[in-house]
Amino acid sequence: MERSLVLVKPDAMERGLAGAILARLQGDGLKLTALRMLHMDMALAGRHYAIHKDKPFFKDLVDYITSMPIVAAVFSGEGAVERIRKAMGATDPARAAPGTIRQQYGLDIQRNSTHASDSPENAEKEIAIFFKKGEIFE
Ligand code: FUP
Repeated sequence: MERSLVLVKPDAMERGLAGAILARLQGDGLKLTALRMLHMDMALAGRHYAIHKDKPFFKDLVDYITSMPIVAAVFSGEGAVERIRKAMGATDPARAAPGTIRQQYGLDIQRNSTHASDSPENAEKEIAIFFKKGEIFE
């Protein structure tokens, strides 16, 4: 079964939106198969955002994602990656389609409430950063 890593980011945690975001994805028929709350450190953030390490926004992004505890989850289902990215909407909430999570909750391009894997291959890599095998319940 296809899987995706979802993070509820600090701006959403701060406003008590973790439950609403998880419930929205469950309501879309995706199965919650792993869940944890953690405070990412610089090393973990660097691994998760390694692909962006040369971007001008990298330092701000790492500072932001490490600013408070977040929720990490694995959702499973047929076509999970694409379905979740569709439910979340464009990276920039101002450009996210009506009814999407980022359009509803996102504040700006950095504080966009959620992360979701962008391919099944990256999903498996990202899941391995946050979860051990025995912590995922298919
Ligand atoms: P997405 O896959 O939609 O999460 O977006 P990207 O992988 O392109 O970007 C990862 C994160 O970098 C975004 F969630 C927010 C942050 N970002 C910025 O802070 N500034 C930018 O200009 C672009 C992205």
